[in-house]
Amino acid sequence: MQDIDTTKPIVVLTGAGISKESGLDTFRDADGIWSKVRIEDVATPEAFARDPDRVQAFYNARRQGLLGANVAPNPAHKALAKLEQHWPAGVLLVTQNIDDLHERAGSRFLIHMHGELLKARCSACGDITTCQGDLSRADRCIACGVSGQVRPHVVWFGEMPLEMERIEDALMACGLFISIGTSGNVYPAAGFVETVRQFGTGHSIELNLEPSLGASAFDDAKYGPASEVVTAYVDDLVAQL
Ligand code: BJW
Repeated sequence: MQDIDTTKPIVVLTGAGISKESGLDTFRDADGIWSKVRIEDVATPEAFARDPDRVQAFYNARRQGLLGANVAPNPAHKALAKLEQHWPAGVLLVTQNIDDLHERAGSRFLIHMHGELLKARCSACGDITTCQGDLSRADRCIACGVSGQVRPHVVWFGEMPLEMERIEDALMACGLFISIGTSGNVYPAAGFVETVRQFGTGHSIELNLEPSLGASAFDDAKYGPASEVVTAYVDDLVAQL
C-alpha cells in the first residue's frame, strides 16, 4: 500500500454498493431499483407534484424495508466507523445513501448528501422531523400546520445535494479520498475525484465490486465485495499509524 499522509484528514464517499450486503438494493445493477421503477416516476420533484401517492408509496416501502429485522450494518460500515475512531487527522464520511447503516455502525462525522429516509421535510416551511412510519398526502406539518406538503427528506434529480460547500472544502484539504460502492453515474458525487485531482493534493482510491464509470480518474483501485475490500483496506491504513 502507498504511504498516506497521516497528518491530513480522509474523505470517504459511499454509495449503494456498501449497503448491498446488508440487504438493500443498489440502483443500477441488473436487479437494482431502477430496473423495477422509472426515475421519472418516483425520484424527481415533478413526479411528486404529479402523483404524490405513488412517490410516497415508493419511499414508504423502502423505509419499512430499512427498518426490517434482516437489515443491519455489514463489516464495511463497521470498518469505516473504526477508521473514524483511529485516524488522527479525522475522517469525513459523505454518503449518497439515504439509509442509516453508517450511524448504526458507529460513524459520527457524516453527511447524507442525498438526504435521509428516516426523516421527513415540509416543503412549505422546511421543517425536518424524524420519521419511522408511512407518509401520506394527508399529513400536516407539526411546525407550520400546512397539510399535503410533507415529503421524504431526500434529494431528487434536479435538486441541490446537501452541504456541498462543506464537502468541497473537505475534498480540497484531504490527504486521501476513498470512493466505495458507487457507479459514478450521478453528479456531483461522480465528480469528487476530479475535484481532488484538480484542486487538492490527496491520493484517491476506488473500492468497488467492479470499475465505475470514473475509474480511470483514481490513483488506485481494489475490486471485490465491500465487506472484504473495505475491511482489508482500513486494516492496512490503521496499521500504518
Ligand atoms: C458493490 C457491491 C458490493 C454492488 N460491494 N460494491 C448531465 C451531465 C451531468 C450531470 C447531469 C446531467 N443531467 C443532469 C445532471 C445532474 C444529475 C445527474 O447526475 N444526472 C445523471 C443521471 C446524468 N444530478 C442531479 O440532479 C443532482 N443534483 C444536482 O446536480 O444539482 C445541481 C448542482 C449544481 C452544482 C453543484 C452541485 C449540484 C441530484 C442527484 C440526486 C440523486 N438522487 C438519487 C435518489 C435519492 C433518494 C433515493 O435513494 O431514492 O440518489 S438517484 C440514486 O443514484 C441515489 C443514489 O444516491 C445515486 C447514486 O447511486 P449509486 O450509489 O452510485 O448506486 P448505483 O446503483 O448506481 O451503483 C452501485 C455500485 O455498487 C455499482 O458500481 C456496483 O458495482 C457496486 N456494488 N454490490 C461493493 N457488495
